[in-house]
Amino acid sequence: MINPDFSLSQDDIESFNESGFLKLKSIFTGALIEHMKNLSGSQVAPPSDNYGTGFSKLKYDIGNDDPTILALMSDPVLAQTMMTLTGTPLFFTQGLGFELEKNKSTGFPWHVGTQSFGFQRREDPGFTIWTPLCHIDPRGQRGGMAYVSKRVLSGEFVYQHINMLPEFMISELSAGHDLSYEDFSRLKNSLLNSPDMGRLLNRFAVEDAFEPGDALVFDKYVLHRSVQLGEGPIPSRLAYALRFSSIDARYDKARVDALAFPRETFNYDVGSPFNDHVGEKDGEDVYQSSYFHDTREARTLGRQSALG
Ligand SMILES: O=C(O)CCC(=O)C(=O)O
Ligand SMILES: [Fe+2]
Repeated sequence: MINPDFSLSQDDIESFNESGFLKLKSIFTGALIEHMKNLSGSQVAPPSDNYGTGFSKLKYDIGNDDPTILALMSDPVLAQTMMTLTGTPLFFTQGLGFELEKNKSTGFPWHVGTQSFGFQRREDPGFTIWTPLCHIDPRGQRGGMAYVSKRVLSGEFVYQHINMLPEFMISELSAGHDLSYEDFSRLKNSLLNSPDMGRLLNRFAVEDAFEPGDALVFDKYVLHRSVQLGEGPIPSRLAYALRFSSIDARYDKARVDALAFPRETFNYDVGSPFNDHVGEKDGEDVYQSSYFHDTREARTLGRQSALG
């Protein structure tokens, strides 16, 4: 599933440490890419709610318990790669699928993973391996992602910003002010996507080329956005993302509750119960949650050595 001769260079490691992201060239075999295509192709669906409307299709919780995806987690090369880069014992939490339709879908604007890492505290490490399932040519049809080095600007503060919103919105509503979904969307997104900030981030953005089998690893503080799929031969772009959490992460109840507010008030619904189900009490060990009872070991990267 992992190309046996995949390896990291010293430059790769330094670059990841500095920027928070790294393109993993030819890490996955053709067979695994085919599997990811089948898995996400059969399960992604048009967004049914206000969340993710920039995608033609999007779905959380794809392959969370898929035997092939779980088998990937015991691959020593993947475990070693992630340990070398992150220095953190990790477990696989969630898989996601994203589809962009040519000349139409805008995907996500500038953001960080406040939803996918919404169960853990701001300071708990979280990582994504994002795998586009077709060629991405940033000089041609595009359709990949753009990201900004943490050395230029880290998105860590966005995890604080998102938690300011419910209290603010509740006080606005109780003062009798109207608050529409559009107001919420602006409050959430304009910080990073105002015309000026958008221009600033775009100036510093990196947009890689990808061949099938290449992937991007990035940490949860890296500011990133979808890049529209333009004119060209590819009708739509599918990508499959794997999320990983530190095994030391703690359940952050206030963060989970903050995500529930726009879901209930504005139909801003990701359609995933994940964050609500992987913990109960604030400060609990997420890794020990009964949600992972049957799969805890299978989700853990490098579990042989971890159990050692
Ligand atoms: O595939 C995309 O366009 C967005 C992916 C993304 O934002 C993510 O995986 O965090
Ligand atoms: Fe994202």
